Amino acid sequence: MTDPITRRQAIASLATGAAALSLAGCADKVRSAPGAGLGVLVVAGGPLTLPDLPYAHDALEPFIDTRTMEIHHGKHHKAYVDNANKALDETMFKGEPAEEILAAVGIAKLPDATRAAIRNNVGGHYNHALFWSIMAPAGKGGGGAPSGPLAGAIAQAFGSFDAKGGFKERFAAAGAGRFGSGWAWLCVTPDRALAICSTANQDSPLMGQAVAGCSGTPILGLDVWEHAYYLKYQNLRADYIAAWWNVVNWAAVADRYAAALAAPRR
Ligand code: MN3
Repeated sequence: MTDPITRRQAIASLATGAAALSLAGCADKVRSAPGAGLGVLVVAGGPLTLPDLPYAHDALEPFIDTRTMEIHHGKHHKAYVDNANKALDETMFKGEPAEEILAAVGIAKLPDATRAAIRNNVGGHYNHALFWSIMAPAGKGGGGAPSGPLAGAIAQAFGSFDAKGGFKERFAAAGAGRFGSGWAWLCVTPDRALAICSTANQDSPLMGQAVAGCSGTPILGLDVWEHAYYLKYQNLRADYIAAWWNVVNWAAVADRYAAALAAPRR
């Protein structure tokens, strides 16, 4: 077996200067950082847990069907959680927040034997927890357009929210263009700009340099694995994406945007 670095070394190498000293010296600080209240962090020291959906399984009908939500959350996401905990069991990352573990993927410091399982399953857990949190029933928090600072930032970065060539078209293209399984993301980049990108499988923008061309803090994510839409839309991924806009919870995305801007730079 290779000699994995200690957890403290892993955390220290995520950042430089005073920030590194702060992170290495006080893990609790990491857990209480801005964004920690958004429902994707684990309880310190405990296993990763499957979060409850913030709405009923049928709440996203007719855009996302009940059966898909039941299987997606109760079977797929649960399997990521269970397999992540198995893979983490013998490692120094057991009990750590998902964000910290995913950042460690980016610096290639996970144990060889469980690196792929941790990458896939902790990534799968984090991505799905985010996904549930940024949706809401259509007309009851879901759909419409962003407002406030997020709306301004989207207009500045992409020209417009929904005009031709603007944000929605580019984000949909990122999801439609992902070959095979993966995700489309709206991220806050390390220099605090907005960017659209896509990852394969269960990779996360939080993995940093491990994911070419898609690095940052994700604030909006769209699951384009077939398991997310096949029962209702079969092969018509573009139709699923077009319908999905009706259930995007822009207030939740705006909260994630504000938290990402306020978080310490890594
Ligand atoms: Mn999925």
